[in-house]
Amino acid sequence: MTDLVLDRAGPQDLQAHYEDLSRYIRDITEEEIATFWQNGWVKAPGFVSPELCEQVIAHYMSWIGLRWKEWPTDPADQAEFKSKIEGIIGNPAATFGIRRADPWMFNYVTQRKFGEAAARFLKVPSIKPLSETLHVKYPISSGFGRKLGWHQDFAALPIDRAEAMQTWVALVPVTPDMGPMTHLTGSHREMPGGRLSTFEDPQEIYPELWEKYEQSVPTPLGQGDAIFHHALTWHASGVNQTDRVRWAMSSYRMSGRCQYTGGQNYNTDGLGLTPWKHFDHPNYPTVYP
Ligand SMILES: O=C(O)CCC(=O)C(=O)O
Repeated sequence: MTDLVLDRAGPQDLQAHYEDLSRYIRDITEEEIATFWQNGWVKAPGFVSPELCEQVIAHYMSWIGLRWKEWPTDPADQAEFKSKIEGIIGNPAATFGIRRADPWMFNYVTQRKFGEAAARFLKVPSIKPLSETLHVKYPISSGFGRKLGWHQDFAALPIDRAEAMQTWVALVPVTPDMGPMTHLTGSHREMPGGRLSTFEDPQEIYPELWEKYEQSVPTPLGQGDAIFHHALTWHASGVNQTDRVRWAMSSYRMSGRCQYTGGQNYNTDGLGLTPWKHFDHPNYPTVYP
């Protein structure tokens, strides 16, 4: 695979510079689609190749100016590592901005093969990419380990219908003690639970969900294994108990017939999208069919 260095300024030149990476991305199976609808989530081993994962990490590191892939030992280096990662976590515009800043990443997230997988999972005719997010979990020894509470993604997305799904890729091997995601299996059949504040505990507000659905038990993930979940599936992730950095990237893909609600979202704010119209903007190309 060539490491694309493109001279284009933005997504408008997608067609001209598109590099097909499909040989590094596998097809999903009918069985995985059936499991997705039965459980609201499915694990797809070896969905993308380890080489592609390494490139994704390298592009994130270069974008944020991070010099270490693993947690450094020197306290000054640790402080720099944290400030780089917190810089993107604390600056949502940056958190979600890599596709606009890095043409390689734009090419990666607009891969037709990813769009095809999303269209087959969602059973919709066309797909657009909505967002990407880097999920770095610090090792416990850093003192900055944190868990991510239970939520559905739909409430945070500015789309008028839940025709959307997350592709979460383990960019490095992730063992169950590294804080992988856990899901309430089958919970995608429930209503949207709202955009909960940090003071609202969904297990107190909707205790019946935890009575009705089983919490999945994380299993080891290889580099490039993916977990797909529906936008209404409840999920969370734990603390990384190891001394390795847990690198993962999630991307949202939506049906081309989703309409923009106008809801505040750093992915879409300021782009001139019209509420209650389709995502008609170069940043949201139709990547499938
Ligand atoms: O990567 C993680 O730990 C969790 C990701 C997640 O929950 C999300 O992207 O909605």
